[in-house]
This record gives sequence, structure tokens and C-alpha cells, in this order.
Amino acid sequence: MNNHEFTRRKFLQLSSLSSMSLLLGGCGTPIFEDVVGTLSEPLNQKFEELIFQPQKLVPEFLPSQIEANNLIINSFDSTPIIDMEKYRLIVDGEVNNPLSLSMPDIQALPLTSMIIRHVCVEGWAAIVQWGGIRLQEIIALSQPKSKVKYVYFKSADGYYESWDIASALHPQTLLAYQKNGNSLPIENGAPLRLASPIKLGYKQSKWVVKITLTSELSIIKGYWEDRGYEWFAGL
Ligand SMILES: Nc1nc2c(c(=O)[nH]1)N[C@H]1C(S)=C(S)[C@@H](COP(=O)(O)O)O[C@H]1N2
Ligand SMILES: [Mo]
Repeated sequence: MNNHEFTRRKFLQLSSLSSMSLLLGGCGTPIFEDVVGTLSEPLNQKFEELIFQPQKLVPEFLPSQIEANNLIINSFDSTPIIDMEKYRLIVDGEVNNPLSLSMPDIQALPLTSMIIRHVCVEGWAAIVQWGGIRLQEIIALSQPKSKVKYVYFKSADGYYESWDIASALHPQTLLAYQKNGNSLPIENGAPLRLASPIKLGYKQSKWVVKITLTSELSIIKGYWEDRGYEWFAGL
């Protein structure tokens, strides 16, 4: 079995565990150690604190409140062409377990759905249903080092963003692959985009190809931030 296959099998085994047991790396039951093996290096204290810290949930909307919106805001005037067969989400940076995940890998993980309001600073908003994987699950799988404070997102169209780790770990921050009950349209960021009720629209990167965990925020912060917009952009 080659190394890639091994990592993939471990990953699939891991994904069948609940995120709670995954995070309780220190509990050390024989079964848990068996399944998780060397990947189970307990998550560091600071990260565990953050992920268990009760973060305030934003109230969600009802399905009857979903608004059909056709507003597409692209900073680059074009939708990137992505080969879905070859697509991999890369997770790297200050992590113990860098990841390269296909969409089937990601779709094997628990699906979370939410109906939230998307707010764009250009003066429009829409109530949208998103379905996808909690970003905290992906981050947990990568086993971030204790000093990680920021998360960078690189998109296939050249867009880039950075978030604080607490917002990235918020239970309503998703990497979405569904919109309003259908698979995510390419113009809205397929195969994978950020969706979260705690941040403004420009923080919600579409066509995410790479997630980098880091302890440093560089002077290059985000496409709009580097043009004068606020970095935290909380709602
Ligand atoms: N990769 C990428 N992501 C992006 C953008 C972009 O131009 N490129 N625009 C942002 C802005 S300003 C908004 S309001 C939302 C719009 O999302 P939508 O096109 O799905 O409505 O995407 C955000 N994410
Ligand atoms: Mo926006």
C-alpha cells in the first residue's frame, strides 16, 4: 500500500468517527488508538480550547425564506475553469498532517446545512441555504500546531483571503458544495466555497483550492483588504 493510499484509508476511517471522538485525542481508549493510530497525536491544548469554546450561534432562517438571488460578484470578471476530476483541496502550513482531499473524500464527511443571510458591502443581501462540511472538521484533520492563529484561503481565480482561527472554527463556518438544495453552481464557487453568517460577503472565498494555517498574518491579507476594506469584517 503506498503512502497516499495509506493516508487516504486512514482519512476515511477517521471520517467515520464523530468529530467529538476525533478531537478527544487524549482519551486513549484502546479502540480509539487502534483506529486512529499515529494520526491521533492529541490536538494541542490551545486548539482544543478554541474548538470546544462555546461560540455564539447566529439564528438561521426557514426554507420558505430562501431568496432566489442571481447576483454574482466576481472581482476578476471570470469564472475559473476547474477540472473536477483532478481537483484537490490542499491543506498545509503549520500543521502536523497536511491534506490533499478530493471532492469524494470531502463529501464522505458529515454534511451540515444552514440557511443564512449573505451580506455584500456593495449593498445587496440574500437568504441562502448552504450545504457542506464544517471548516473546523477539515482543520481538525490537519492537526494544526499550537501557534496557529490565522487561516489563508487561495482561490482558483486568483482571489485570496485570510481569517482569524476562531472565526474559521465557528460551527457555522462551512466549506459549501451545495446551494439552495442543489450542487453548488460553478459561478457561486464550485466545487468548494466558504459560507458563514459571521462574516461579510468578501470574506467568503469561492473556488477554494488551498487552505494554509499559520501563526503570522502577512501584509498581504485579502483581495479587498489590500484595497482598503476592513480585515475582520464580522457581521
Ligand atoms: N474567489 C472569489 N471569491 C469571492 C469573490 C471573488 O471575486 N472571487 N467575491 C466575493 C464577494 S465580494 C462576494 S459578495 C461573494 C459573492 O458570492 P456569490 O457570487 O456566490 O453571490 O463572493 C466572494 N468570494
Ligand atoms: Mo461582495
